[in-house]
This record gives sequence, structure tokens and C-alpha cells, in this order.
Amino acid sequence: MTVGLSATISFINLHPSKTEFPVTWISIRGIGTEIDHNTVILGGNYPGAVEVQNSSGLLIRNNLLTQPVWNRGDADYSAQGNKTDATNSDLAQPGLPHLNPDSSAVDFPGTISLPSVSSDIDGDQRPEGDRPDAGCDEIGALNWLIFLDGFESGDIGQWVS
Ligand SMILES: [Ca+2]
Ligand SMILES: [Ca+2]
Repeated sequence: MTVGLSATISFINLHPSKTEFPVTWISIRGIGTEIDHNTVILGGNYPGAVEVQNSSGLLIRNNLLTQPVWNRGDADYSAQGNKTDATNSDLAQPGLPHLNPDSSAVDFPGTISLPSVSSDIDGDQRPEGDRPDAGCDEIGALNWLIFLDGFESGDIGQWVS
């Protein structure tokens, strides 16, 4: 995916069998482009979850990425709050954008306040908890309630009584 204007709140997750040149990643050539709160988890060793070139003033913030930002040449950018060692274990379920509640992306210590990104990929309010979560998902109060009461196990007794 090549994005000329912005890349905010998107989700890219490639199957681990995709070990060659990836079909989808974020590639930026721009001026002042904001790349915020994206989740890009690539399956192989491709070094550019987000790659930048021939750009200036890029802001790359609070993303959840398999690799650090890759400067392919002549790119001036500021990277803040990105978690750059992401794996599928950061997700509640591979292929879906939601965070594993045990992931360090939840309230990731490096994330910064971005009032312009006030909701997540679900439309949930951001931030929840101590600080913004890295990536496209913010774990909200409802997420925690679902996990804590065992809803995911199929026991819906207390929901239908
Ligand atoms: Ca949070
Ligand atoms: Ca959410």
C-alpha cells in the first residue's frame, strides 16, 4: 500500500508463510505526512513494515510494527511511541486487529498523546487506561470485561439470564 497523504489507523497482518517480498506494507513519499496508530505485522523478514523515502517532515507515531521504520533514502522523519518488535502474539487472534490484553503494546510506555486520533479501528475512544496503546486497536473497558468474565470461553450464562 502506498499512501500519499496519510496512514492513520490501518491494519496489515500477513500470514507467516509470506516470507518473500510482501504484498502489503506502508510505503510513504510525502511532506508532513502523519503515519499514526497503524498495526503492520509482516510474516517474513522484509525490513520495511513502514518504509520512507524522498520525504520531509514525516511524523510516524504510536504504531505497532514488525520492524523499525526503514529509511530507504533521503527521508526526514520523526518516529515516536512506536513498538517495533511486534509479532502475532501481540494480537488476540492473528488476522484480526485486536490486541492481546497481555501484549506490551497495551499502554505501551513510549506512546505519546495524539488528540487528533481520538478513536481506534473499532471506534472505541482513545486513550483508555494509562496511555494510548500502540497500533490500531485500543483496549477499552468493554474488552477487559469480556476477557475477565470468561465470555470468550463460550460461557454466556450471565449474559442471557
Ligand atoms: Ca491504553
Ligand atoms: Ca478496540
